Amino acid sequence: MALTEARPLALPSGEEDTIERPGGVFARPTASRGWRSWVTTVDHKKIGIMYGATALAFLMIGGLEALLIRLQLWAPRGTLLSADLYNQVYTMHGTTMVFLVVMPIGACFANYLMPLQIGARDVAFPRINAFSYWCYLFGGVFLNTSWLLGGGADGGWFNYAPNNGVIFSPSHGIDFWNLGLIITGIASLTGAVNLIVTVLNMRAPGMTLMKMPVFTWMTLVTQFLLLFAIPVLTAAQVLLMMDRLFDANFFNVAKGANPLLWQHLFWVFGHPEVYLMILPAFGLVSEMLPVFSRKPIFGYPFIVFSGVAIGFMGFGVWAHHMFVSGIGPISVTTFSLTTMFIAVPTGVKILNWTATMWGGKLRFTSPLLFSIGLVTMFTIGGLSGVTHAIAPADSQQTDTYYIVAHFHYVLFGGAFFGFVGAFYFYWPKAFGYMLNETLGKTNFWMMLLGFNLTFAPMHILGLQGMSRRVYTYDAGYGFELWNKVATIGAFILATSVLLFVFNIIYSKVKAKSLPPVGADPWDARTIEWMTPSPTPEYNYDPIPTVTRVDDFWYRKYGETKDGKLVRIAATDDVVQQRSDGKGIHLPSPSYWPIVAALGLPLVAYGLIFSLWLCLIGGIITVAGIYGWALEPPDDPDAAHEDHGPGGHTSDDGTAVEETTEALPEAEAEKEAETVG
Ligand code: HEM
Ligand SMILES: [Cu+2]
Repeated sequence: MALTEARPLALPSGEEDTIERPGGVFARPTASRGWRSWVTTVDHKKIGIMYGATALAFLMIGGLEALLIRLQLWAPRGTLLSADLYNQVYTMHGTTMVFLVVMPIGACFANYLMPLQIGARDVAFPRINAFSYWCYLFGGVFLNTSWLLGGGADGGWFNYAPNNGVIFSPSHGIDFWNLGLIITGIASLTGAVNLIVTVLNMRAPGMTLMKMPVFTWMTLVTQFLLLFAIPVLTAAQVLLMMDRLFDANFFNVAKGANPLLWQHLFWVFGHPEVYLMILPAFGLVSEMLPVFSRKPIFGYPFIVFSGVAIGFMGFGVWAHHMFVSGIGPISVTTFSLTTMFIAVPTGVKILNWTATMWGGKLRFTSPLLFSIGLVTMFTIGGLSGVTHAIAPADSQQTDTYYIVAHFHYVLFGGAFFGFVGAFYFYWPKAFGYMLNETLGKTNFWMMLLGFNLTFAPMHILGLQGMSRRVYTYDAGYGFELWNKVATIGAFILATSVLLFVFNIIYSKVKAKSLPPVGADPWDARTIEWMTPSPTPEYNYDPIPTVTRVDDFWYRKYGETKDGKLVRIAATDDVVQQRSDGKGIHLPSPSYWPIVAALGLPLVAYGLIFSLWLCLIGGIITVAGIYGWALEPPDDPDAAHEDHGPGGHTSDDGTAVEETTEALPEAEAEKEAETVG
């Protein structure tokens, strides 16, 4: 299928972006343009890919730390890590996995997919979007440079006061944790505003809120969670920074401070945090299950509003992390009840997913297997979660390996399984080739086995009384066997993650000898599958007009009176052909977002080592913001079509309207009515 030549938009190198392949000349996938196009990009797709690649890199670091923990606990009285180093390793493991891996993978899919799902050309503020990504990268690198500059944070990923103060933690590890997460917090907050404005303002004609794909809904809920949760953490971190670097006493018990303040602030952020990690994966599974069951999602409104309910209720359960912190029986009872309630909307989702598969024509592809992995493993994690809601039981379980098992079942078994499935599902859309399915299925079964061997025994260890965060244990408590099993499991799990990376490399090499996949390799349901693969820079030409949920599906299939599915159009007649994108307005690449972000880690190093650095960092960031403010949003030198204030001009200067698809007959009439 020969496609017309791509439109070389703003290529700093001016290089031709086409490539020879069996079957014709094809547009060079956006992903492979020169390094400057990555450093200056404001394209939501590229930024999504950068989030994903960076998160996978941090996963390697967090995974290595996890293996060190498991090696240390292989046998009683392990000597691989000292007590202090062990504290640093699990703190950095937890922090890395939560803030630098799982959250950013959510951002990867939100950035790449959501604008496509709503039929937009990009997000509302493309340069802010780039700035968010660079803040995430620089914040994460800054945090990890602590390993080279005195050692990592050692107070656990929730870093309780007063242990997080200079009296008990004199090294700078916690300052790196604190300031690094303030910088990544800026990434989350600016990202949240950007994506909320995009979902609410940039949907394709006809796409009302209740016609949005479920993933876009979960993205919207997640961004609101970020918007309200991150500032609470940042406020606590600023107080801690004042205590550690400027001798304030916000958490200094000797000066009358209440150490529970930190716990309340951390968990008012921390519990919504676990939902903003899982909801994107829930959304992705709600996209994959209908495609591979060949059935619409069961109970669309319920699955949408159960997500919204989880978002709201997630702010009302935080003190279940403090049942043994002395908050008193009234609070314990209240938060015990609210925690039980939140199991209801979660249960609704599990029911809807199961009902979607029920009676469906299941195709056991890798995306479906990983989706089933999420549904089953998350259910196990959810059930142990309910046992924590019962305060008396929790007083036995808290701070033991039973808890460690619980959150790995919901975070790894839940979020991670969903994300890996979604990588397999959306890889052809982003890169124009499929990941190998045989390796994909092996990947799934190996990950499922390794995962359960690692974390299932931890339930037993916890109920036997093994505490978390202990760098070693004595023989004779019955902990030996299950720790060995867990460590073997961890290495199988790590191998399965490496197999995923291997599959990426192997499939990319293989793809050279294969024609690129078409727009709709999975016979999918939502409009993002109407765009060519890999997705062109302009996304759509024209912007589709949406008439219902699963709009793309119902352009291909209809239903007879007795509900039988019939094909009404060939996929090739429905999907969009790659165009030259002429006349389409796109935001221009820019260096200023990276410059503005670059000053922030310098300011942070300055706060720890020398205030001069703060000055330099501050100047760079302010210069970046000025350059950005003075830069025209669409730079004529970037060889854009010059579009006047009223709209867009094509090469010959005549104004062109934004190309949207005409509404089908019936809809046009209805639209006319409503507009009328
Ligand atoms: C790759 C496989 C993984 C293994 C083998 C693993 C293993 C462990 C172990 C053994 C601990 C307990 C350390 C202790 O309390 O002494 C731990 C803690 C933790 N893990 Fe993982 N983990 C893995 C992946 C993940 C993932 C994907 C997440 C996702 C968010 C995660 C988040 C955490 C957190 C938050 C902690 C608590 C750290 C703390 O106590 O401060 N882990 N992990
Ligand atoms: Cu919680």
